[in-house]
Amino acid sequence: MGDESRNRSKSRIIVTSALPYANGEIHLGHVASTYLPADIMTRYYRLKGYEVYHICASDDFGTPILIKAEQEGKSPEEYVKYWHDRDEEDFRAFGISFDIFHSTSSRENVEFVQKIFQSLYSKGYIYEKEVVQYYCPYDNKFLPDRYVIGRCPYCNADNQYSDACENCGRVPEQILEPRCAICKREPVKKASRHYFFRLSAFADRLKSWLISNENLQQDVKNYVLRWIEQGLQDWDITRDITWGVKIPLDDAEGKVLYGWFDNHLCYISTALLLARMRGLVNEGSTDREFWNSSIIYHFIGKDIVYHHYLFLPAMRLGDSNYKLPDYIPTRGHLMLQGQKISKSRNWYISLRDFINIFDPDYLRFYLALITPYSQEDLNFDWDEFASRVNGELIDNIGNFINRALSFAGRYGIREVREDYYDGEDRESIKEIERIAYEVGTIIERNELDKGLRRILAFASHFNQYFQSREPWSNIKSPNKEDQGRAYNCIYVSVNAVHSLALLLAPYIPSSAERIWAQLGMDGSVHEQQWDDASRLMIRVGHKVGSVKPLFRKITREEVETQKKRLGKYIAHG
Ligand code: B3M
Ligand code: ZN
Repeated sequence: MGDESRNRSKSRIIVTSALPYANGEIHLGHVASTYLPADIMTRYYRLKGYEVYHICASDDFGTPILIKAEQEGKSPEEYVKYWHDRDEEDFRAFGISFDIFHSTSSRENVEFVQKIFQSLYSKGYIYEKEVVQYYCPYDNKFLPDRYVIGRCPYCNADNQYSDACENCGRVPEQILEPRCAICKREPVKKASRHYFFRLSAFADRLKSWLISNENLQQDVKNYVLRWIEQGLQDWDITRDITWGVKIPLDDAEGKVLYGWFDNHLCYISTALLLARMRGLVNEGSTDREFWNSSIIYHFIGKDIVYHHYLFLPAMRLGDSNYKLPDYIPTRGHLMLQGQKISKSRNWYISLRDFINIFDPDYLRFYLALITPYSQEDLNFDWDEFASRVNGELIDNIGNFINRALSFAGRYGIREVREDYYDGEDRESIKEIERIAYEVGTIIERNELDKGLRRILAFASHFNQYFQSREPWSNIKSPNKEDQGRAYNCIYVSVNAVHSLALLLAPYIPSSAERIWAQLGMDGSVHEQQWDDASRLMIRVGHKVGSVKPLFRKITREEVETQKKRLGKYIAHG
């Protein structure tokens, strides 16, 4: 890669992460599948010199949120504001670098959603139909989703919601002994006019889009195509509640749109808001063009495939103003010590609890390493966490950097004698010269775990190189040539440290910043050029900064304490 590619004008990339519901804290499962991969990708492309924007928002609307707000005696606005701010803080503490963290209940989103509704309605993609629903005559309310509790017809467990039985995991739509969740009295059935989105009309267009988009993961595509073969159902987008985007039609008083109608539109409305805020929309161009001339990534977990591969593209196709996603990187669920994460059983670790105890970069490192680019579930294991961090981050990467920088600090970076280079030196320089391109290509393929493994192999190489050159004995040798070899080794090694700072910047951003400072570099590592990781940027005479151990090892006791806490955690919210 020459300077040409560096200066080439780069495309704009919009990265979105699935929007967290504003009703509880962010936990390890969320970050593994979605926010961390999206953040690594964003940070990488920033270093590559692209214009990249990472967009997210809190997902504020919906029945479960309204119910929780009511239980806490708060207005829904007040309730979601709390979680919005709290989530944003946690993400920041974890090093997730959003360009904007907005909310689905914002004026910008509500107006945008209503505009899209009108557009789909006027084109005949939204129609009205009567449905029969539970209605509580005491509370004068229709009772969607979580407003009805009763006995599960499959397993007989009582106090279950009609949209999910916590005991057996099925959807007991025909719940027995139904009760209103608010007053616990028996509801009646009542007809209500609902709006439906004609998803069925998009089967062919969705199919050809899925087949033609080669950036989508093949395994996900296969099962989405199977769903299309089995026939798509039109989609009830009305809820008879007060908390949601109002349906912009005269006779739709008291009705709002279903949360999955409005939430993914917030990707677009928030990107457009950011563009306006930062003055990114060129004179004479529209914000529509801002979206349409970008490469679009939607990062998600596999539980929301249906929504992102069918509803979302169908709505965009129907409106036909905003382009479909180029990539929908979809990853599996995180298990905890081999078991499913469950808030109700307290089998759960919140992001905040975790980073109050350990360096956030330890978690980023471990999760990035174990999370493949696939639907496969992955497992967080405390012992493995400690052994990976201690063995690979600290013993391999940390150890090499500390040795190389300490040496450079003590003896300086002196004249390089190329005539003293041997095969090992030359191979090491080649390793530096190819690393940026190699890791970059892997990251661009979305194989972030493999990218990190390639960086670990790079660090191992340099550990061995440093060990076998023995600069500590050569430097004291009376023989000029031995001394020269030691200085060559310091020079090559310090340049490898420089490469590592850049390569690690997307994965462990605050540690990379510390490496950068210890290396004695100015500015921030996050403002550098990725391709410089393959250049020998550290020159003879350069002075390194003050060198200290970068990391602290995780102890056995710490791990045991955490293991004992599992299952006893109190989930907040
Ligand atoms: N709020 C969270 C979930 O179902 C949901 C994602 C919305 S993305 C537009 O995991
Ligand atoms: Zn009631």
